[in-house]
Amino acid sequence: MALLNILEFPDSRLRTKATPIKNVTGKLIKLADDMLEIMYTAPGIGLAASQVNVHKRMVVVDVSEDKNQPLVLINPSIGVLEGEIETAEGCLSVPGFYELVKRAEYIELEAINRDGECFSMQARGLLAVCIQHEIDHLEGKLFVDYISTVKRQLIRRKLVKSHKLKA
Ligand code: QAP
Ligand code: CO
Repeated sequence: MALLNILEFPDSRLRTKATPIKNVTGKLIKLADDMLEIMYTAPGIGLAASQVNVHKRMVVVDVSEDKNQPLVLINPSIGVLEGEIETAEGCLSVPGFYELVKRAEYIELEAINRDGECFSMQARGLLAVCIQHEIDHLEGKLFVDYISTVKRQLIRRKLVKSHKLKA
């Protein structure tokens, strides 16, 4: 079982901008596999390294029904954004809260995979939304940044309270 702590909003470390990855080392591959394990266990459909306090540009996603299409994206870069879709988003770093967010419905991106190879891909619908959400984490951005201040503050208060109860 991968033992990695997930940072929760409003932890300021979630606001760190992640740096590009130069080499896909064994250590990094191990991190990708640990992140996938955490995501599947949660269960979730996406996780960014930022959420486990590693501020490097890597995310994992799997929006498939059978949870058998893991995607590891290293240094992901979106070149094309088209259309609009509104989705109720959640986040492992904002547990228990879901809010509607508008994003591009179709994207084209380039990234490096788990084997260290460059590739291009297209995504639409939930996969496109999830990739945009995860790349936001690498910029220190959270889905709650897109909702009203009133809603965000309410979520912040409730989470801070739950963190105090846990401590
Ligand atoms: C991002 O988020 C996402 O609150 C991935 O108690 C989510 O996997 C993009 C999760 C939805 C688009 C739509 C959230 C697990 C998982 C929770 C997740 C929770 C347990 C969130
Ligand atoms: Co998230």
